[in-house]
Amino acid sequence: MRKFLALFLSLTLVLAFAVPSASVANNGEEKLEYLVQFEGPVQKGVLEAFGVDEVLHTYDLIPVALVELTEKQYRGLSHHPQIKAVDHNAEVQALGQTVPWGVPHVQGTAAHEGGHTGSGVKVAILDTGIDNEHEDLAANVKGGYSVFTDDENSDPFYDGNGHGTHVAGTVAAVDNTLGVLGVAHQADLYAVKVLSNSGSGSYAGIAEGIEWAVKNDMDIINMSLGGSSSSSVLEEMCNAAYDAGVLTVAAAGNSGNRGGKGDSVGYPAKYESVIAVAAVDADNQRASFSSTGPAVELAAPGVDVLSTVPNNGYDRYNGTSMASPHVAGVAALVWGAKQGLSNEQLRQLLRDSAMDLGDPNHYGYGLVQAVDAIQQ
Ligand SMILES: [Ca+2]
Ligand SMILES: [Ca+2]
Repeated sequence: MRKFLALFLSLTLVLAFAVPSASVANNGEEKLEYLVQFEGPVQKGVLEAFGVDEVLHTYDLIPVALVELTEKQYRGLSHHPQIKAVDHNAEVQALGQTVPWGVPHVQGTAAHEGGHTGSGVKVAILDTGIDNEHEDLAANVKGGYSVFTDDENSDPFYDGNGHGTHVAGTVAAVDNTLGVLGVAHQADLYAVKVLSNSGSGSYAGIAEGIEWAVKNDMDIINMSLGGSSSSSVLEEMCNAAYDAGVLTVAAAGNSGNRGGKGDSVGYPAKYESVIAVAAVDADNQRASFSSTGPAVELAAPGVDVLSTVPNNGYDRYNGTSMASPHVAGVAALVWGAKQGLSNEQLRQLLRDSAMDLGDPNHYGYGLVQAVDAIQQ
């Protein structure tokens, strides 16, 4: 059992805070931190003349000193001819919510502006689990199940890997003032742990996870996983889910080559009842790792995808694993907007409204598009 995991991990998003410190001078006056900018080089003598003996920091590239000042010292230095400016070292707020590039790329942002959020649509994430205490996921994680019975893997809300939490964030990270934003930011997430913390699983386990999703009335199943060999049991279970009205989306696989030749789509994506999703970059070029072949059905962002990872973290992953949840998220947006559609009708609509990107063995019907599907 091979997992389609991130090929290249890159930069971690750092949410930095700089909190100003305030202290009290000997005479009881409150002191605040200021950045004192000199006209020429920093002159400690000037600061000392105003009773400022301690410099907290100086910079190499600009003549600036970080110091603590009373209100009186601040006013005095502000008017000194050799000082250009004195700025309060203001608190830097959290960087706020970053919208990952893939969200507007699939018309998620425009769909949100139209009031579409995936609210009420249930998406099962068959993966390594979801950290349901993550600050940017907690509100949307509504349930879960693990196919494992061992202590380490029996909790669907413990994601010792990070893969499932990342996939979940692309589908439905919360719209708030922090972290990232999911494609369908009010969809309900269900953590179905079919991959262990080491990222491996079995066809039997995946089949059990699909069955759980069907029995628990999931609308959409996302499977950012796969293997190179087929399993009749897995195929039957995927077909049963489709017959039960569930839309099933899976990563096409990361077995592509630079030339884009050959048939390398993995299972379960390759089954007729499952939508196989290929990965593109921000220029709509196929990621070189993205599997190719006639089974590719849709394309979605899968390069440098920023999303949630356990312990309130954020990270950028690459893979068709990251592309699949973009399609699951768009499907949630469209289904939320057009609740009367069957899964077959929704699938056909996603195909018909996709942006044609060329070679169907690389991109299928093309780049998934939320608004075009909603308006069609
Ligand atoms: Ca957020
Ligand atoms: Ca398929």
